[in-house]
Amino acid sequence: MTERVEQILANYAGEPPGVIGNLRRMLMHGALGGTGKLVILPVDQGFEHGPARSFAPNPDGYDPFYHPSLAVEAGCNAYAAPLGFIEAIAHRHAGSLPLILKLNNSDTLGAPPEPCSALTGAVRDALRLGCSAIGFTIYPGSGLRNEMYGQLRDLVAEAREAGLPTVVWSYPRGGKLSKEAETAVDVVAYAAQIACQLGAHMVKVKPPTALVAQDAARKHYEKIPTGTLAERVRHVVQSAFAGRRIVIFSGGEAKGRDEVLAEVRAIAEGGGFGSIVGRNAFQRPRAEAVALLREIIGIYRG
Ligand code: FBP
Repeated sequence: MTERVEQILANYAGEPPGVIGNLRRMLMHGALGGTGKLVILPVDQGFEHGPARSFAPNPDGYDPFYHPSLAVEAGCNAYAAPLGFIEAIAHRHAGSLPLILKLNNSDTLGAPPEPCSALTGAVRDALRLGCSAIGFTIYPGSGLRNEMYGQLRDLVAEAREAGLPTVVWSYPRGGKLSKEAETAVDVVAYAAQIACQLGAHMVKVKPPTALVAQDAARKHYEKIPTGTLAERVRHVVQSAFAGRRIVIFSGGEAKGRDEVLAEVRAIAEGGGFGSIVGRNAFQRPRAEAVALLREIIGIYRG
């Protein structure tokens, strides 16, 4: 236990001990254990984008055992994946590496009018597999968002009763949102707020751009500093209950080392709680991925 971790957990007072214990487990695990910062490896891209787009750049990634062992070697706080990947490796890693079971996923094969993920796992699977949390994606902005919000609300309640915290991937998309608006600072801040209001213990959003997409919010943003990524991260964290909820930022498509590290520096400077880095890790050759994850961890350690 460290003072910083206990300070963060105090924001979750009122949650059952199981939920707090699992949050503590993730915050105390890996090379960042005890710092209050997190670096998580998410590997749901095989489902979300397809196997070749995800794993062809580094074919070791087709193997479900590859990813948790990469997370362990690099010193990540946790590993997140859909049911199939977790099911395949849980007997080896449950209890030694915090696992997050993603309970919904979507593919890119169909063309639904509005984005909405399918339920692909259950709270009882997370318990059976020794996971430390459940994960769930919502698409604020989608015409089907209310359905997803309702599902999340029920799952948060069920998981809480079972002593599991909920990590929410809050990705605005669909409806009237343009591609650019999906990562606009006001929209990302709104997405973080919605996730927290729905009971998320940890929220994952994309790094926000300087665009303000909602006309109704524009005049307020004239007074909110959003010129740099660090300032925008600060605003998103503020929008997540004034920093009382853990907010982490995703890595995005594979890009160069310097770009990844510059983004992470800005997230750290803006008071972000950490990163959830998938493609930028597992699509690189293993040694390079480990080195990059360790550099990211180094930045969060300060
Ligand atoms: P990356 O670091 O690879 O972007 O992973 C983060 C993540 O949230 C994954 O969990 C998820 O598969 C992916 O991004 C979804 O990205 P999108 O829906 O924007 O294609």
